[in-house]
Amino acid sequence: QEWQIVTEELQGEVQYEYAAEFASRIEEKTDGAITVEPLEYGALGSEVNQAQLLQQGGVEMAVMSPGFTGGQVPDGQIFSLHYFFPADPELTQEVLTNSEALNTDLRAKYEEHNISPLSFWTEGSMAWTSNVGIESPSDWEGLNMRVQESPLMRETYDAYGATVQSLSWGELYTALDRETVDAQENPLFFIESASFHEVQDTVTISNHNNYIAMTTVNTDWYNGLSDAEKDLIDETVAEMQEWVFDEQKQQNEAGLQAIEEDTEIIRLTDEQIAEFKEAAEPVHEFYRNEVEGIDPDLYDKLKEEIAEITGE
Ligand code: 6CS
Repeated sequence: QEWQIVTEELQGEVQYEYAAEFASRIEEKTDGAITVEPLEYGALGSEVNQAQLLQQGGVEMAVMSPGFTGGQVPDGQIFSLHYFFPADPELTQEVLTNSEALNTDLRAKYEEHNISPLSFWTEGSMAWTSNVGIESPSDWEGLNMRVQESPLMRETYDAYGATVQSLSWGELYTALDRETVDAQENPLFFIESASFHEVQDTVTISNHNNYIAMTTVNTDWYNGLSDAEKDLIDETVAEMQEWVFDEQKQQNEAGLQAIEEDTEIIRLTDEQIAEFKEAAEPVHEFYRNEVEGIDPDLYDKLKEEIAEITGE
């Protein structure tokens, strides 16, 4: 058998390296009876195209960012709330690995769309890049922010006074260079790898959110596998949580070092973060109480699970 796993990133980047490591583990465990082909971003279109392909069974597996199915699975937008998950990627990874709200309840929501998320993991804390040096919510006024395909991201940046535009990341470098877009968010390894820092003067370490990815399978395909095959996948996906945590950590550290050489790094103080938290808080309420199609119980449950892990 041969399975394909499509990713939203290029060789060397976290998602692709994840898929390559997953592939080699599956091949080793099955003595080559099952081979897995990792695919780079672009091989099958944009992130949105890839999500559709997975849903239709055109590929068996995908590493997917929930931000690109925000319109279809509104509950998946919970990952775009600012200052909701713990700032520390290690604690976020603990929540992602153990949360019942995510691994059972949110999974069921995706399964209505033929997407089964088998795991959720962090690609690291996101930073903001711009030419203006973002230090307080008011700095966002007049900026056009690039976001993924998630209506809630619009609310979030609206709350800071920015406008937003959805784009595939492949179009982002040119948009920043031509200044049709003024700002974007990504983990440090990705900012460096996609060279966004070349066309942006400042990087703000904001701790506003972790970048989350999901390891997904086409639900119908997965349900048709034997129990042994399902176990093989589940067990390997579970093992990968620790592996990918170390991988993103190392890549983000190296990314920061490289960016620091020629780009101004702004580290928000606790007071500045408090200002952003205050501006972001109403969006949490908005999400829970107003967003159509979301389950407020899932939000409450996840919030409790987070509080248990952070002790707050
Ligand atoms: O900004 C994005 O859309 C891209 N960022 C990362 C870290 N991975 C893939 C995604 O498409």
